[in-house]
Parts: sequence; structure tokens; C-alpha cells
Amino acid sequence: MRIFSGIQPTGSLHIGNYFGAIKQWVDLQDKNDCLFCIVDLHAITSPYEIKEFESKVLEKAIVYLSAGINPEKAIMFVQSKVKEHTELCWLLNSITPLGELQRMTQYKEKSLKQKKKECAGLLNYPILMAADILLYNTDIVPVGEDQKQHVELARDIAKRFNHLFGETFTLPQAQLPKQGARIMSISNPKEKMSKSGAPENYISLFDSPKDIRKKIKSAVTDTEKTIKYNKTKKPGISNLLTIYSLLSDKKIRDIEDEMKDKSYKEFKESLAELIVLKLEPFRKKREELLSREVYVREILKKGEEKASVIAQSKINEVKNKMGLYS
Ligand code: AQP
Repeated sequence: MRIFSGIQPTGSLHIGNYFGAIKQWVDLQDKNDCLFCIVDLHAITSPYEIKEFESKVLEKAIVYLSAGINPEKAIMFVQSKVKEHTELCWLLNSITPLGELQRMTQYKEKSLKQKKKECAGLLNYPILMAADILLYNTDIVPVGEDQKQHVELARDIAKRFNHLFGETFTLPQAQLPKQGARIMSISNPKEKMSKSGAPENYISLFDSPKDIRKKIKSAVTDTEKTIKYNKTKKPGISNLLTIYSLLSDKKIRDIEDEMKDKSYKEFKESLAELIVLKLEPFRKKREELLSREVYVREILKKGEEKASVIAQSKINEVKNKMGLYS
């Protein structure tokens, strides 16, 4: 199977990104043909710091490696270095109905947040994402729940293109993890954990033990006392139980049993220690890689070369099918 997925280089990668996306990538890379991209062109659709941007991209490559991506098995590269992504995006622009873009949940949410800073790129974001995916004849796109709608749109665009110009694109499918497809914010459990939100809302993969303990201590719960999973009535505790379950590989029911005589404070203390323990290898690996910039850049360069070969051949096919001057 061909697998493609990406993450924006802005913000700090959090446990939601890990359980929703990266953990699936690590599991898939052994038996599949994987491309993992740092989608910098997506990130520029929101305000960003120009001076820090390149280092953020490099930092994300370090994050991918620290979280278990193996460059011997998967192609890792930066989106803007393979120009066919933007080229295909423009070609797909011409067959994507405006109404479909306007109904995308992420567009509606982000355009509200960005208000006066909203740009056309925010609306066209899913077309670029479709180009990322379709360029590589992707079968499976491992993502968290919030990106499912965009993958479905990519599939619709592929179907429309194939119908108009003849069989060209593989129809991609989103793959969500069974558990952890939507980790909620720990400061507002009714909203998704988000890296562009305030630091109190997420646990970064590289937060210090001190910060982890502090954030979990102040995580929002409810006024009851029972440690029971109930997504609608107890979203805070349910989210913390989900995180506990994902990190401990224990079933939620078993954790509820284990914790039945414990207070929220005690439960939070064990959760914080579990997170500290499980994230320690990520922190260590990152420390080690931070001083190896040349090595990381080499990995990205090799990835770019490999991705470009596939992308060039696909874009030529697409342009031919569309009848463009050859
Ligand atoms: N809370 C989450 N739970 C599970 N999965 C999540 N993902 C994001 N948040 C959660 C998945 O992580 C990948 C990151 O994709 P992205 O960088 O393109 O950004 P996003 O989806 O918009 O994620 P964020 O963290 O919320 O970033 P901002 O705040 O910048 O928008 C995707 O696979 C996503 O589904």
C-alpha cells in the first residue's frame, strides 16, 4: 500500500498529533511504501514568524525521527521542495467546486479565528492537501478525525478528475486510529487539543516533567468524584482516561476498576507520572538529534529526491490527460 500523510511545521507537536497521526505512521512504515511530509505550504495560510520558519521545519523533521519514523523505511521530505505539489494544486483548482470548500469544517473554524487575516489559501487548503495525496497514488492517509473530511474531499476530487479526463488517480482512503482519533484539549475538553491553541491545552511530546505535572494537575474535570468514562457528561475525565489507556495499553474499563477508590487528584498524579515516563524516550532522542542538523538535512534531501521522481512522473501524466501543451 502507498501511504501519505503530513503535519504542519508550526506549533509544538502534542500527544493528539502523536496518537491521531504519527503513531499510525510508525506502525505502517514496516510493511508499506510510506511518504511522510512536513507540509510547510499549508502552514503559511495562517500568520507565522518568517525568521523562525525554516528552523521550525527542521525541528519537525527532528520530531518525526524522535517519534520513531525510520528514514531507511519511509520517505521524509518538505512539501515546498517538491514543486509538483503546488502545480497539481492549481490544476485541481479548476475542477473543485467552490461550495465544497466553503462547507469544510476546518475552513469555517479557522476563518472565524483568523477573521481579518483570512486569505484565499485558507479556503483552498484542502485542494493542496488533495494534491499532496493524489500526486503519489496514495491508498491510505493515516490522520486524526479532524482531517477525515479533507481526505474525503481529496477522494471526490480524484473521482471527478478520473471521470472527466480518464483513469488517473488512485482513490485514497482516510485511516483513523481505533482510539485516539480525537484527543481533546485538557483545559477545555469540549474542544480538540490543538497546537495553535494555548500551551495549557496540550501536552507536547517534549514538555518537561515539571510542565507535564503542572498541566495535568490543572486539567479540567468536573464536580463529581467518580473516575468513569462518559464522553458527554464527563468529557474531561473521559479524555484523561483515553490518554491513560493509550499510554498504558490498558482497557478503559480496567483503569476505572483500578482507580475506583482513588480521588481525581490521585488519578491525575498517576497519569502525570505515566506521561512523564512514556515521553522520556522522545525527549532523549530529540536532545541527541538537535546537534545533528547536517544529518537531518541529508535525510530531507534524500527524501525530496525520491518523492520528486514519483511526483514528476505523475504531474506529466496529469498534464497530458488534461490536454496541456507538451
Ligand atoms: N487532538 C487531536 N487528536 C487526534 N489527532 C489530531 N490531529 C490533530 N489534532 C489532533 C492530527 O494530527 C495531524 C496534524 O495535522 P496538522 O499539523 O495539519 O494540523 P491540525 O490537524 O490542524 O492539527 P492541530 O494540532 O490542531 O494544529 P493547528 O492547531 O495548527 O490547526 C493530523 O493528522 C490531525 O488529524
